[in-house]
Amino acid sequence: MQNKQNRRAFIANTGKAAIATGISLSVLPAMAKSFVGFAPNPFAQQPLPYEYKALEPIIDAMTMEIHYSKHAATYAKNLAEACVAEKVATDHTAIEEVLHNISKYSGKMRNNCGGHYNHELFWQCMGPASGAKPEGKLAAAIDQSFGSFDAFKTQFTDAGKSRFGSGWAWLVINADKKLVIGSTPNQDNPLMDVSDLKGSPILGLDVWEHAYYLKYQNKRPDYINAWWNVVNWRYVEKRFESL
Ligand code: MN3
Repeated sequence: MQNKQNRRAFIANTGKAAIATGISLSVLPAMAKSFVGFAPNPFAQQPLPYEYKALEPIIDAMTMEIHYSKHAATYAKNLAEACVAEKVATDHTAIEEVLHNISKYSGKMRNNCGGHYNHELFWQCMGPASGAKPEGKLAAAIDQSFGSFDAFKTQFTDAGKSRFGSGWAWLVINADKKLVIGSTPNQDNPLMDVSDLKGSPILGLDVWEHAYYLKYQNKRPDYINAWWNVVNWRYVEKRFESL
């Protein structure tokens, strides 16, 4: 445990040092996956893989700070409580297994296990503005599934825009190994047995108002259109290729 903590602290400090010393921010998205790999507990909130201001002007620093340190932190705290109450052994249980069987747990577990998992994925799916596009196998799969990258973006954007109330838009790989776009309400996600949309999520977009209201107010479509500029396609590609 001590080694893991030291390792994690080293990685976190390396990230801060990289920012402080002006090392190209483009290396940071590549480091992001490391936080997941070394996470001592996937049920706990991990360090944000960039500074609150790193996604400006697309996502303003105050929105990032409130989103990460208040909203997402609360999901993690409530998830920890639910795990104790419902006897989930977080040291040797895959969080995906809880999500796959979420109908067997409480509403508190559903809301907060989903909320925690979704946000941890969301932070990794973003990085300092790059305007990049998917490459390699993922780019080919997107072209094959949706016709073109632009057609994919339009369909995904529509999924986010048309989700009534609060929820998430997703790009998932389904059981037939096909790429599918869809959305889920509240903090549900496509890993849950209760979800209409099913599959392994490789890209997720938070369309709750708390994700964009300070800067975009009621204009969710403007937020989604801008968000494409901070998608960390290198991370999404790794996720796609790992499944
Ligand atoms: Mn959120």
